[in-house]
Amino acid sequence: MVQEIDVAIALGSNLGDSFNILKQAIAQLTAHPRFTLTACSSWYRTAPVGPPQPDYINGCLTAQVTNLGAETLLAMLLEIEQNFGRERRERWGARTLDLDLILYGQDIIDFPHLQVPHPRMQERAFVLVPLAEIAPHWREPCSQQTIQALTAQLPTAGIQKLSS
Ligand code: PH2
Ligand code: MG
Ligand code: MG
Repeated sequence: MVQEIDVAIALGSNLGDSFNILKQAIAQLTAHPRFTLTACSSWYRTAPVGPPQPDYINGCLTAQVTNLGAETLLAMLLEIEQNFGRERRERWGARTLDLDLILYGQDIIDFPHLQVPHPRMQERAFVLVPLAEIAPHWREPCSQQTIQALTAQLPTAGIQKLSS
């Protein structure tokens, strides 16, 4: 049986040649035969949340995955992060590439190493603002609120849309 699932992934970078890294990361994802890109948001320059560090470039994409479970997809994302020299030092510290699985269809997943929907997405304008551009009507499965509605509840100071 073929299983096709819509997924949302948040991308971020604040170290190195961020635009280049982010574009190459998307190319590596789409090179996978079971990963079909459906939409990419604009890029945003965003004020850092967490310890003092440079501004981030953030964006979101949606894709349709075929026979690709959430854990396999997570492993792909971590592998691509590694390809760009991602080092895990302090929590929420600067990084060359962060790829976060935000939504996996309407599934709710709660493992120690993988929580979907992303547990902090509702507080993070740097995730919701780009996602609202490409998936405003998707319902976050825990709250059953649309991405558009969740975004409207957040302050969006410090989120600057860049011309693409
Ligand atoms: N990611 C973090 C911590 N803080 N701040 C911004 N603006 N953008 C991010 O992607 C980000 C962050 C941890 O993943
Ligand atoms: Mg993150
Ligand atoms: Mg991450």
